Amino acid sequence: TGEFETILVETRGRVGWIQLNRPEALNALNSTLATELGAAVTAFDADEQIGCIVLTGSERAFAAGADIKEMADKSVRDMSISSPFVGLEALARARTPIIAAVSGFALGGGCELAMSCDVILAADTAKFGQPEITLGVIPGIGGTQRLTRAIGYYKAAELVLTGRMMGAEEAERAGLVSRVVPAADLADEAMAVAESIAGKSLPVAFAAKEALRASQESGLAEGLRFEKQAFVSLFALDDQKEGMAAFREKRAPHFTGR
Ligand code: CO8
Repeated sequence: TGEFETILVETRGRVGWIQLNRPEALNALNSTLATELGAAVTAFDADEQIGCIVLTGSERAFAAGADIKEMADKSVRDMSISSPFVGLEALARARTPIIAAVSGFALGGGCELAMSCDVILAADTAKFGQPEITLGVIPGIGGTQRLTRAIGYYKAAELVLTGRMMGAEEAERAGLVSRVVPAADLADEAMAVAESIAGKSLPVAFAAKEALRASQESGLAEGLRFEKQAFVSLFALDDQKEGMAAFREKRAPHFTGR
């Protein structure tokens, strides 16, 4: 649609599709892009017709990080009073599951953006890394926290301290990426996973995501309590009755989101 300058947004059935579109800067995240991406995610998240969001970039780059040129001369005050990246917090806040479909570079803020999503699919060309240390800074949009949880302290520490990139295969082995596919198949594969998620009961998918997120944000005991509460509450839904009836009757369920 024409309403955005730095992203392309379209609805594909029940899937909200967002493509980062700053080819001249390898999709580097500037404040406009962060704001527009936040707005697009928030709009899809509020739309009951949307059951999954896909975030992707170009063949060459998912996103090569925060926009270094925009950031270079900022002061501490600039960065703290009006962080250019508040818009990106919409991703972690969204109830709707989000898939990152990564081809090419996912570096710095780009890797952090992928980690703000729920599923990361990678083209065999994908390259992940947190190179901030080579610029005299450190990750600032969750990299030190989410990468350590995703791949463990020691591997994350090596990546953050050296700034080196890891390829798609290594990222899959490390557990950052759920699947590696040929670059030419990435969009189709992302769409297939998104349609699978969007075909589930919306409130149930929301509950699943919220419980998954709790595992990252709380201790085990608190997370287990949260999960049990969410699980029990789903028995108030028609979709729970329908899903289990369909299983017994050996047919596909018809979810209504009720
Ligand atoms: N910012 C701005 N412009 C960029 C960026 C970037 N991150 N990455 C690439 N570009 C631009 C290049 O400057 C170049 O523009 P031009 O043609 O005008 O010179 C164009 O994109 C193409 O890039 P290259 O010519 O460099 O392409 P190569 O294929 O030679 O190299 C690389 C690709 C390896 C990806 C290289 O571009 C690179 O190293 N980019 C920077 C990667 C990086 O360091 N990212 C981390 C940024 S810092 C960050 O993300 C911190 C986030 C935390 C913020 C917290 C706030 C609270």
